[in-house]
Amino acid sequence: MSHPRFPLPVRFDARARRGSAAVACTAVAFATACACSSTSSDSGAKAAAAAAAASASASPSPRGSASAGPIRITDAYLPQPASPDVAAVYFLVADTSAQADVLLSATSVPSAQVSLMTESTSGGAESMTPLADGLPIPGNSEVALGPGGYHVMLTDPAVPLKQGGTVRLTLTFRDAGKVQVDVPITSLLSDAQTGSDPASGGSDMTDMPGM
Ligand SMILES: [Cu+2]
Repeated sequence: MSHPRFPLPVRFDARARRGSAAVACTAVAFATACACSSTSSDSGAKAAAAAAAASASASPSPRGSASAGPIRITDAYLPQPASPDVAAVYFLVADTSAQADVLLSATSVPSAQVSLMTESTSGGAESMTPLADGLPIPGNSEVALGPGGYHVMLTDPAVPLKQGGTVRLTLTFRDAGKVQVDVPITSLLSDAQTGSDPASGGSDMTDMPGM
């Protein structure tokens, strides 16, 4: 299943467990629209967003990209969350060197509690688990973060995240160090998107986003 668009039979207690994104990060996902970003986006973020939009002009959906050393981040986006409390960032991370690396952590602007998570389904129940040891990126390979799988979870963002805005994500890799990527906030995930998304080349995000 994709990252849930509807309340699931699991608890979402972000307020009660504010200190624990691992637990809070469960369901909710995409329900109501919120307001955002124009207030927080400085000119730099806007310029970056414009640049990202320009570089992705062939695609109707903006995507963010960045690189540091052998690490390449592409196809970064954040579907506008339905709940203002929690959002997920998806992207592809490629290691163009033979040496493996590890995505250890991330921070965001606007600030939020940021966690590396994986989502899985067993026995019909979805669950999310924090990647306590980070996300390994094997050498000469690409790892996809997408609905239903790995994602970067933003909990309790300082401002609501709204389509058209940008989240500046700083990813910290064990070897490559920090990679800053401006992530466009796109529309709510639709059923079409979770199946085949014409805006991203018909990719099934559960399999190989953007490939
Ligand atoms: Cu999550």
